[in-house]
Amino acid sequence: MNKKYISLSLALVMSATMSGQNKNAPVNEDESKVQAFELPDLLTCTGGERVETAKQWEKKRRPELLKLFSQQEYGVTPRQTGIKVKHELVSSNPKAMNGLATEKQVRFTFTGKNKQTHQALLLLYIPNHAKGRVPVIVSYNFHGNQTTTFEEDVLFSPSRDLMKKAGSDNWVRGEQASRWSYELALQRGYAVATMNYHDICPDSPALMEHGIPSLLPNYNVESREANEWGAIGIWAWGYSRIADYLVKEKQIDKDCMVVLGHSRLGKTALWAGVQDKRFKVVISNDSGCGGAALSKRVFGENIARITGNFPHWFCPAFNAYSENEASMPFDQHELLALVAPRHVYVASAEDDSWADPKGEYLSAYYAGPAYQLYDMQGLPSATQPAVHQPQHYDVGYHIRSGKHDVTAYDWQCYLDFCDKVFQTKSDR
Ligand code: GTR
Repeated sequence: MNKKYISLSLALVMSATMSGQNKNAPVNEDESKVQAFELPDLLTCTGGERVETAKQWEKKRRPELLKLFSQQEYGVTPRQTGIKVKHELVSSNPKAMNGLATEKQVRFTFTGKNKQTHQALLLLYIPNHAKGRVPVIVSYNFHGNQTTTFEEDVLFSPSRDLMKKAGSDNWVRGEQASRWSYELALQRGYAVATMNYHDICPDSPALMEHGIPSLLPNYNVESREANEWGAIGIWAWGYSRIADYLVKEKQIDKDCMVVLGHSRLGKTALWAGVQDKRFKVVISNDSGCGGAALSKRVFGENIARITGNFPHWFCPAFNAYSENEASMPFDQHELLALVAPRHVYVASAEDDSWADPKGEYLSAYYAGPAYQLYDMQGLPSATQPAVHQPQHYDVGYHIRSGKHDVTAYDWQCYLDFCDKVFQTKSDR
């Protein structure tokens, strides 16, 4: 190898590392190799002041942490996007799921200040047997509404044409149905609302301009300011737009809205739930790095890898912590704590070491002191429970056997937890 080539590759590696885009950074999945680390104290303000009361938390520490996560990780959600949203009922089927539910499909048309428009499709199931208003679980899907069920009349999400790779079996009707326990949720009196996340913002830097970013004047993911939002921020914003619609649905109990997400969408659910207090239960399913898992354990996926593989997810400032988690002035337990006094639930899967199940648990555990300020109960022990031993306090946690996925077991645990939170009325 000649000298010129060596120095060129060195320069490339250095610039990639400096901008946080090191796809090849080493990964540790061996617990014995986790280095000692120090977590920032949840209840100590940046200036050293100690938080003793819920009032101090709300006035000082919570806003301070929210700002850190906005400016350093997910990017700042604009106060005003200038985007207007119109809802149109495209179809309504009162006898869906063998009569169990009413199915509604609602087209969202977003119009930007630049007069550009963009569309997304919501699928909503409401249980027929329920009297009165019902709680609702809001959750994005990966490959289109039509993949979440075999019901024939579910329309293909508009993003299919843009995102489906030729020859792939993804996006086929029912393909992800095992991840959606609609019948269980409906029988237990819950409505479920889903939308394809690509409908809000395609999950690829090159395609983002086909989503909400096309309505944002001057937004360019490649040349963003350090603190400008990325895809996770935009998806989280989309969750709030779904909530805007649901609070106007007559049969939905607007005080019982749950946001649930898996993996990258678990990271999104957390960020949405932190910012939008209308979500009373916030559920992260296997969300891992940049979601529930503690970054400072540097176990499984790490910041260098995630920012290298998905440069559009976070804000550019997050890249500074690539291969440098020890320098972070915050960690993910503080994100979970921002949900208090509402409820946060973290779930892990035993074979999902990429998402660091132990780091997910510890993060939920270390969010506890924020709940104690409200006389609520976090997770009682720093020791992770065994598989299939759900912990349902004011913070929830379970780990199940198996791989990175969403299963009927996960849904059952979430419904049990939500029942407890909402103290289900007997008529549901
Ligand atoms: C992986 C990524 C994870 C997780 C996952 C998913 O490739 O490394 O952070 O988000 O994708 O969303 O399925």
